[in-house]
Amino acid sequence: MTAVDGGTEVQEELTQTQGLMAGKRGIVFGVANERSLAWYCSKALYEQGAELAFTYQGEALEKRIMPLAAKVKSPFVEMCDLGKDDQIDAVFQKLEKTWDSIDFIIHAVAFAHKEDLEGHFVDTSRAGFALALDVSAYTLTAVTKRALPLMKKGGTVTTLTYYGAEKVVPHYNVMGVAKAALEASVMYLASDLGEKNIRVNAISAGPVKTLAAMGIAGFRDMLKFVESKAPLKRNVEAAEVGKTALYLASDLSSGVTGETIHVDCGYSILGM
Ligand code: 0WE
Repeated sequence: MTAVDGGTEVQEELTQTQGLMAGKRGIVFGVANERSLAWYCSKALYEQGAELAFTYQGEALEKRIMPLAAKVKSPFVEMCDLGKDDQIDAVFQKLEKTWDSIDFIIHAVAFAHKEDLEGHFVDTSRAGFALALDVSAYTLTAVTKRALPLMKKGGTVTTLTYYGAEKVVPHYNVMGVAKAALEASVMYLASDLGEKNIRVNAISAGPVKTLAAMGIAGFRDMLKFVESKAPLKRNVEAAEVGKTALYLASDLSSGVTGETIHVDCGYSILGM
């Protein structure tokens, strides 16, 4: 390519590749249906040449995920309850038989009891707290640990978080505490794994209408509120979260680790 820089011609080498993710393989946790942020991440990576494996949480989701996995020609789809260590072990044992190495993980997994997202945080039970933190925060460490033997040339781990980790969002409650633990886990994992050239980052997405958001009282009002206040005067699109996942999983972000990137139309910069 020839460019003109201050009147001088500069000769620049650009390599043509088959996409930013060409030759890269990874596993995606948390696709529930075609609206899932995990699915938008999957599509963005696939379009740039990535090969994808998937797990889904329970039998009820199988019929949803199978056609999606087929769309991206996935060679590996397995049921896995990430709340069970033996099931995570089993999934990685099977994955090793399909691929001898992987390059990335997308983690888009969270759960709290519905009643813990409705009342007051102060009423959270010990069991509800433990469940939310286990599923929504600990699972990142659980899957990352088991992926290490497969991340032979380094790799990336990308998770999804939300602003309720940083500031009080009404009703987000124990999920806010879980996401705070998740964001801290991202930093500690990044510190541990940097020497293996494994980068660990989070995307803090603005609210998006997904299965996880459906049935949450007042969600539509929340979307309207963000739209009116956010610097970009709109809500974030799921595909924009996907594009950021592509950046974090690709070499474009080679110098970035331990970071939480806000993809929220600017909402989180506001003080009032
Ligand atoms: O992280 C989330 C949602 C996570 C979530 C959602 C559910 C709904 C159904 C976790 N557990 C459950 N359990 C269920 O039974 N978000 C960022 C979306 C979300 O959820 C909220 C929000 C936003 C935004 C809940 C209350 C207030 C705001």
